[in-house]
Amino acid sequence: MTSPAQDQQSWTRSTCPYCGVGCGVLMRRGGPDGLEVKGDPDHPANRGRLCSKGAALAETTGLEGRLRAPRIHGADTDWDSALNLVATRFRETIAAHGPDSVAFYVSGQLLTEDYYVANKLMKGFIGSANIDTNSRLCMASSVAGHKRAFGSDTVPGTYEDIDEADLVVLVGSNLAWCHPVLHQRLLAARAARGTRIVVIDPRHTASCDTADLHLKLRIGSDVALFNHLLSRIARSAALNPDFLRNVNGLDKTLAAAQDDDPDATGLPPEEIDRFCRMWIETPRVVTLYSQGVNQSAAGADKVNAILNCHLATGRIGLPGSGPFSVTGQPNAMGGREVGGLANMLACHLDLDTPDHRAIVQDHWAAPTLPAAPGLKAVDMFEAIHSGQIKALWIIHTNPAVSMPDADRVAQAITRCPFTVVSDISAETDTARLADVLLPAAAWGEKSGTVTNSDRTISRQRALRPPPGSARPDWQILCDVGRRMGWPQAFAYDSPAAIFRDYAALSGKAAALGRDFDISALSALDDDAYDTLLPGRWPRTAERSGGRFFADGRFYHADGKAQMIPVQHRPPVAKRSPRYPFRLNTGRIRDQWHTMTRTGLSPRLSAHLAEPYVDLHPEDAARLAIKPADLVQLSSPHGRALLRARITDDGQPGTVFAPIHWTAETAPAARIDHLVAPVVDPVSGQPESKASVVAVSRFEARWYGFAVSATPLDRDTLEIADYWARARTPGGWRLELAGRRAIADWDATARHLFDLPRADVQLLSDPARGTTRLAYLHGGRVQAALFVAPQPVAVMRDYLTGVPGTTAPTVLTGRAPVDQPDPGPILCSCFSVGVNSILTAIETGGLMTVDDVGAALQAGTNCGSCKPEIAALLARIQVQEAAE
Ligand SMILES: Nc1nc2c(c(=O)[nH]1)N[C@H]1C(S)=C(S)[C@@H](COP(=O)(O)OP(=O)(O)OC[C@H]3O[C@@H](n4cnc5c(=O)[nH]c(N)nc54)[C@H](O)[C@@H]3O)O[C@H]1N2
Ligand SMILES: Nc1nc2c(c(=O)[nH]1)N[C@H]1C(S)=C(S)[C@@H](COP(=O)(O)OP(=O)(O)OC[C@H]3O[C@@H](n4cnc5c(=O)[nH]c(N)nc54)[C@H](O)[C@@H]3O)O[C@H]1N2
Ligand code: SF4
Ligand SMILES: [Mo]
Repeated sequence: MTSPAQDQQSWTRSTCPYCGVGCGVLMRRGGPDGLEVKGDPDHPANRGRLCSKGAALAETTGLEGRLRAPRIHGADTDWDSALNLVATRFRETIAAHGPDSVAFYVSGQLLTEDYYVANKLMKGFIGSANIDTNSRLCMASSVAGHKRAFGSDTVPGTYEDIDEADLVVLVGSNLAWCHPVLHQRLLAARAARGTRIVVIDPRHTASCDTADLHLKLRIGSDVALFNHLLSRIARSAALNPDFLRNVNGLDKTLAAAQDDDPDATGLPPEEIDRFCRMWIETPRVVTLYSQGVNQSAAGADKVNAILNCHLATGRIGLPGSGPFSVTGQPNAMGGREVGGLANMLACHLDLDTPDHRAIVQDHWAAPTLPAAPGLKAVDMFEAIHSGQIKALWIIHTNPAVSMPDADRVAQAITRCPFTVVSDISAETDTARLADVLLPAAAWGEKSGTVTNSDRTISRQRALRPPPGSARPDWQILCDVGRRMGWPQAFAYDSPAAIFRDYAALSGKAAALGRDFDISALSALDDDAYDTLLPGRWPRTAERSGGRFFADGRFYHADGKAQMIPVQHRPPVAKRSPRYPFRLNTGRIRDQWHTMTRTGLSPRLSAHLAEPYVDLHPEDAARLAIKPADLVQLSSPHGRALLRARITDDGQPGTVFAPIHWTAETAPAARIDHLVAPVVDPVSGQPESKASVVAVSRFEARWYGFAVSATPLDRDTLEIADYWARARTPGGWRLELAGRRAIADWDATARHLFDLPRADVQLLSDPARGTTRLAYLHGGRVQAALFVAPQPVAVMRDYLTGVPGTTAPTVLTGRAPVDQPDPGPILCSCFSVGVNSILTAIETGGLMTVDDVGAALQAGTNCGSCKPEIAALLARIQVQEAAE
């Protein structure tokens, strides 16, 4: 037995690699997955809490699917060969076509140290600003809005503001699923002080289940709503003339706001009125926003419409009061600080300001610095497509899935004469297109820092060595920089050395009057860097952390803030008789983006195992689409097949689909193939949530559902027009559908499962057109397939547990009577299904989420499913009231 003191010592502190909440974790080697992870009780972001994704980290960071050696055109090679090829091809391309003929496309998931050297290599040494990042798809509108209003990209507030607010307005944020630990902080504050919550979202989400008011506005109409709020503020006692002495632009902004019509939101006037009164009457108000705001062709305007209201009232940088842009990726904020976007320089310095350029060039001893911004993501891939960019390095992101018009992006990468991809996974949609594939060290294997949504810089630490010859991203970048001819500039031998250099530059930037200053950390020795505790910037000799702007001092040349006149502009793509639906897109609770990591976890895959589209009942009735039918979405850019869910969460004429599925998991369900590459003219951020599509029922000849103990090969799945696979505790589950008739299901299934000699049980009903097959070895089920002419009705959650067991009645497709079907998993920590919860509520007379927790443990670990349990309780209570 270890004593509590020993137990404490054996844990290494790190930071969760998923969302921008930036939760602290404790990890150590051991346990069934080779790694144990729990929340760090001392981290200020989460105080020990983790969400379902954080709690499942051990399952998602294993070695399955890892890239272990560099590859050139698919063949393993050594580092020298790969690095020399990369350096040579980049050098040759630059020599022949100039520095702007090459580009880097990087990620808000890189560590600050990785990001700093990538930016230094491209901007300082290659001499081009063609480095952009997936943060262009994520935070660019917030960056642009902040800069227009404040003169700098500064997040004024802190997480404590959420604890201390009286009103929290979530705009285009599904906080309950996308920033779950922050959402739990909000719910704790609500329990403690009665914080009211308003959600502004065109659809009902899990975040609405605990809200006082949900404004289901029209997609893209946020500016009209906040302009109306501003007009009302101007007529109220909330207008703050004292604070407005520090703000320019009130009159023009107000005139523009008053010209706008709140009817554009489609909301009933009494709801708008209630919202405005709540906002105006509550000084402690936090307006928290995310991708429903940023991912819009009016994204920067939406941000400024929100900031205008906070500036007019002086409700900024005060405890419990201020605008709050929450970041998506773990180091989205750090990437902005190091100047990872094509139009920025390190330490919040500007590329187009000569004395800013001079400081950076001097600090880096760089031969050059570009004066003009580089290409932003969408334009960058277009320039690759047209042949203007001839060498590309993609690091830590999967643009063949996540960029708008993703097919064209994949085509651009294929056409690019030389593409390098650094990833941890061997098989991703982007990695498959690489000329050179470089194996990166993953989370838990590499060290550095990240900055979360509230400016807290935390360490990620290495606990184990990378597999094979994988290396940390900063090291690969430095290796290439040295081989390209800059040995001194890329001589860093550790993340600590990079961090010191960066912190020193921030001191010089601050001397020019910039906000980002961590100069107090520039003299950290390696030990101090190793033990660095989480801390919010600025970190200077005089100041540590805190809020910005309550003192009325901003970063424009005159020290004032700027209100920006904005007016409602509807989404760019117009609905038409051909494309009558608006396509909204977003995230689900338990998957992270393109699923290269969360998709490895059976627990996380159980919550929503298949890609889907939410359709409004009125539209479904008109199109004769029934629940579980397959639906085809088509846009001017592409086509997708998804499972129909019929729900009034959204609005008639709109559909919603999650973004996560790829050629690895469900090739027909890749959403960004449909999304138009339309961008915000100010920020360059794509309008990822407002494309137009046509919707129709997909007429499949047959549908299938399968479970298997062994992996299912992608190539063998080509028999189906639609397939989606997901991990289960004992193997895989698979949904299938096809148009081509299949004559011999036994032969097909044996090929699919790679079980040429297994025993078979077969049940076929020619009248109904159904076939059921189970394959066994030594009496244990290896795989089973259920085929029908309509969507297959079997107990999926029972069947996923069958492979590896004897399950004598598997072909019935249902659980034996003494073994109830748990239903779709809601609580992924304790694998508790919807049916189990509903039964417990009904038979046990449970009334509250806590009652359900006491009875079944559901919701008692990470708590991410609490809003959904609350929704089940509400459903039953409504049903009972109606009876
Ligand atoms: N589980 C999970 N969590 C994640 C991630 C993940 O992949 N999975 N990714 C992380 C990342 S990188 C990011 S950026 C964040 C994103 O976090 P969020 O922005 O909260 O997530 P989304 O689901 O993309 O979109 C939020 C909401 O915007 C709404 N919306 C669409 N159009 C409009 C509009 O015009 N106005 C308004 N007001 N709302 C609109 C959508 O209906 C959706 O519910 O999540 C982070 N956290
Ligand atoms: N329609 C639509 N499209 C969207 C969005 C939307 O809401 N709607 N959201 C957008 C947003 S906000 C975002 S942030 C993007 C996210 O989109 P992406 O960034 O493309 O998605 P990820 O799956 O996070 O890709 C990360 C990649 O890095 C790899 N990786 C993991 N760890 C490491 C490492 O340590 N080093 C290296 N080199 N590689 C590693 C992973 O295997 C994976 O391939 O999607 C955007 N696209
Ligand atoms: S909320 Fe969840 S995903 Fe986000 S940092 Fe915390 S544990 Fe990780
Ligand atoms: Mo993001």
